[in-house]
Amino acid sequence: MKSKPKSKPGSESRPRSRLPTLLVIVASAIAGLSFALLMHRQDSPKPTAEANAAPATQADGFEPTVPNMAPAPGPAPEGMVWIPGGEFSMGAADPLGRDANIVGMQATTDSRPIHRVAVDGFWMDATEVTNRQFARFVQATGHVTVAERAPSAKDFPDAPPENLVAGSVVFSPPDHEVPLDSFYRWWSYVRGADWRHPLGPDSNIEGHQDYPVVHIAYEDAEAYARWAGKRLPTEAEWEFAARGGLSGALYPWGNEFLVDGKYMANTHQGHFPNEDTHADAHGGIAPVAQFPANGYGLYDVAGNVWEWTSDWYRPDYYRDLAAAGVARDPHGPDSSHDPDEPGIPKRVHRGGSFLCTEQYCSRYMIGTRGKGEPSSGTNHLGFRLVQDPR
Ligand SMILES: [Ca+2]
Ligand SMILES: [Ca+2]
Repeated sequence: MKSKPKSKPGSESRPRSRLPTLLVIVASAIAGLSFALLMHRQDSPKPTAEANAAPATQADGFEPTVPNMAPAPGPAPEGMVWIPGGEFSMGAADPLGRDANIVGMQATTDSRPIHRVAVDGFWMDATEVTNRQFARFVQATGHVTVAERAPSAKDFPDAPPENLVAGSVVFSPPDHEVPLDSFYRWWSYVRGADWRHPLGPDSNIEGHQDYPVVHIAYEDAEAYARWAGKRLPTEAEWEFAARGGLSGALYPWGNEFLVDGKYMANTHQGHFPNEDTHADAHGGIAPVAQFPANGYGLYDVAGNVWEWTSDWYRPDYYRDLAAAGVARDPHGPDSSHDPDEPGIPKRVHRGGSFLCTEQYCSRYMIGTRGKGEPSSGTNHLGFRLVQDPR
């Protein structure tokens, strides 16, 4: 049974769901929809020589993190770690000492101003939810993900029937350098792509049980959470946890991208999008927990796959919170608004992915934000969950 696109606060009546993705493979008669919502789009990047310079700190505007002192309320649920909560400075400043045109930071005005936030303690999955875990959920519930369902003619009356096919969006890099002005050059809507077939119908997850599950729409993550007795983190919870007790650091581990010459997260090296040099030992997606955990024991909060949070996206939300002094357990704005694509509701994504690079997307920098339309999954988007203490 297919669910209708939900009526979202702030959305307009036009249903959109995964339809934008269909534009990628078909010369569709459907007008007015775009693909940008899938791509955490940046402004046109302008690579500079400074792009590889050691990043400065982003301490400007940050105050120390003050964690709650109460100990964990009991033994950790399987696969989870205790996040103490507390008061912290949230957001991402302009990196001091770096050129204003440094790619990836220029489009982060939505993560300012830096503001004080307080969150309560909670349990959090130490890793991104894996294929093994998601398979258990599907086996127990029979859940069929959004990517496995064909969009219905009822929801998309203008779509030619041949376009209403189940599938999802897959990174499909060109074999040569391309201008970075359009993500259509490296993303494709692939029929039959879903969590069991991450790259399309001829692919599978055999031997990939410990990889993050991907092609997950927001409602898929919510369904898994209901089954598991957990919930998606708020954006504030996610960032508090990802910072691992540090304040104002560029990355979950500190301010230097490499530590003793070693990579600390699965990101993209080489010329984007056509060349991935695997310098961090992982071309494309990696099994979870291949890099050191942060100060709270969380793996891959930076990179590997993007992660859903429960907040609606608005670029001006932090401004509103800052005006309130210390924001207590913020749950996001009541409605979504993205000036890049007005009328398309979006939830906040966090952490960047194996495709993030300083040439194009540097959202592994910990205070920065991503966004995505709730019914749209890709092969670099997953999730992890939290649980309130009982
Ligand atoms: Ca990599
Ligand atoms: Ca991640």
